[in-house]
Order: sequence, then C-alpha cells, then structure tokens
Amino acid sequence: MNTAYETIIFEAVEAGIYQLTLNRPKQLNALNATLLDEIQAVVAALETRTDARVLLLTGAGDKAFAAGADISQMVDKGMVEGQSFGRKGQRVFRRLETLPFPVIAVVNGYALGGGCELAMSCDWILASDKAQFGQPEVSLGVTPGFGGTQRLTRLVGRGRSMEMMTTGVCIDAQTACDWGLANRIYPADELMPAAVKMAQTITKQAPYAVAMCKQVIHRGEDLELETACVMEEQVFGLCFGTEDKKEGMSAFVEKRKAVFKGC
Ligand code: DAK
Repeated sequence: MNTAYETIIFEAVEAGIYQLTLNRPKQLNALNATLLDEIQAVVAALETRTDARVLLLTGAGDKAFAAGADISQMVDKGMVEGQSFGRKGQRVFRRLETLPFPVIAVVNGYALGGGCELAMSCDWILASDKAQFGQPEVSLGVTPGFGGTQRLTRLVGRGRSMEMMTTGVCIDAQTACDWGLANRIYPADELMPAAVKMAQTITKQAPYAVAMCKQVIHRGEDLELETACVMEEQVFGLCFGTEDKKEGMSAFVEKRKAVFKGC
C-alpha cells in the first residue's frame, strides 16, 4: 500500500480510515487514463484488506474534486476508442462502488462530467459550500459516459437529470443537497474534518453489519420489494451468527460500550 502514484495520493488517515486524493490540481484533477488506472490499483488492494472500514475520496487543491474526464486525452479519439475509454471508466467506477465498506465523496469544488460521475459512484457525497456539480458533456458533443445517465437519474429523478444533462448547466451545493445528490454541506475548511468525524462514527460500528447494510442497499435498489426484503431477512439472520452481534447486544444489556472484532 506504500506504492508511489503519479496522479493520486493514497494514505491511511487512522485505523480503518483511508483517503484517496485525486492529485492533478493544475488540471483541476481531470481524470486521465493513468489516474483511472491508479484508482483501479487502490480499489483492487482495498477489496481484500479486512482492516478497511471507510474510504474518503477527494480532490487536491481548493478548486476541484474533478473537472471531468481529461478532454486533452479524448480530443483525438474516434468512436471505438471513445467507447473503450468509457468502458474503462465505467469498470473502475463500478469496482469502487462495490467495495465492501462505505466510500464517501468529499467534494471540495467542481465535480463535473466524469468528476460528478465519480462522486456518484461513491456511497454518498459531502460537499463544501463551494462545490458545483454538472454534466456538461453535451457542450463537448458527447453524452456522459461513466455511468452518469443512470446514476444521476436514480439519485435526483428523471426531470432534474434531464435538465442537468441537456443544459449542461452546473448546480450549486445547496441545490445538490435539495435534490438529494449531496447529503450535507460544510464550509470549505470544515469539510474534511467533518468527513473524518463521520468516518470515525462508522468505524465504531460492527464492521460486518455495516458491510451488509451496504450490500443490501445496493443490491436491493434494483429489485422489486418482495425479493429485496427476503435478501434483507437473510442478511439479518447472517448477522445473528457473528461474534459482534453477541458483543453488541450483550454490551447494551450490560450497559457498557461494545468492542467489535469484525467477525
Ligand atoms: N480536461 C482537461 N483539462 C482540464 C479539464 C478537463 N476536463 N478541466 C480543466 N482543465 C484544465 C484547463 O485546461 C486548464 O489547464 P491550463 O490551460 O492551465 O493548462 C486548467 O485545468 C485550469 O482550468 P481553467 O483555466 O479552465 O479554469 P477556470 O477556473 O477558468 O474554469 C472550469 C474552470 C471547470 C469551468 C473549466 O476548466 C471547464 O469548463 N472545464 C471543463 C469541464 C468539462 O467540460 N468537464 C466535462 C469533461 S467531459 C465517454 C466517456 C467519458 C466521458 C464522455 C464520454 N464515452 C464512453 C463516449 C466523459 C466526459 C467528461 O467528463
């Protein structure tokens, strides 16, 4: 995990909490092929790390989370290459989305195009009061290509998604919050401390139960209610087989703090 990266910074914040920072601030953290490969490498490493409880994903500098896919790398691509680039981004984002613990996007400025799509691949978004969200791809002659047409629509509904994608106009943090795209807004200098505090609250909970909440919410979203509730029932039962369930409930009855082991 100590690999040196060219376009990202990956670090442990404290036990269980990791931070991935997109680190091309001069290019407003635009997502180039190297950056996508480096996110993929981190995600692959995290998939099998049993100590990981939360990943915070943010952008370096005070202007952008990410201003989109790197236009300079797309300008000469044709149809087949464009599709291949889109596939690459989609696969990385999907892998990030399915990490077995919460991933929080900490959006400190522009989250445009692929940047907005990356934030939406996280479990939820915390925004600074300077954050701006947009899908301006139509101004470049393309559609969103990293899952935006689907994730944005699921998050904010068809009308708002259509408005954002067909006008290309950005929305501010307050509108993103009102529309359900972002969960909370903080003053810029309080954003990361607030994100870490939220991550700490998560690391105090039973890890398996947290992981199962994520799995059932994600998998259930696209199922009809009856099947999704059966899945919830089964997962609920599985939790009863864990040491942490015994510990959590015993601690409550004994009026003490639970000490979870993650099994
Ligand atoms: N790509 C490359 N460089 C970028 C960039 C981007 N997306 N955004 C900004 N930069 C660079 C600028 O070129 C500039 O570089 P220098 O000129 O200094 O070398 C530097 O970052 C600072 O940007 P500005 O000088 O423009 O800064 P301003 O504050 O004036 O403006 C801005 C900030 C965010 C309003 C502006 O930079 C801007 O409009 N950026 C582009 C935003 C955008 O259109 N994003 C969407 C990108 S398209 C697909 C797969 C994927 C996609 C599509 C299709 N298929 C499957 C087909 C994904 C598409 C996208 O994400």
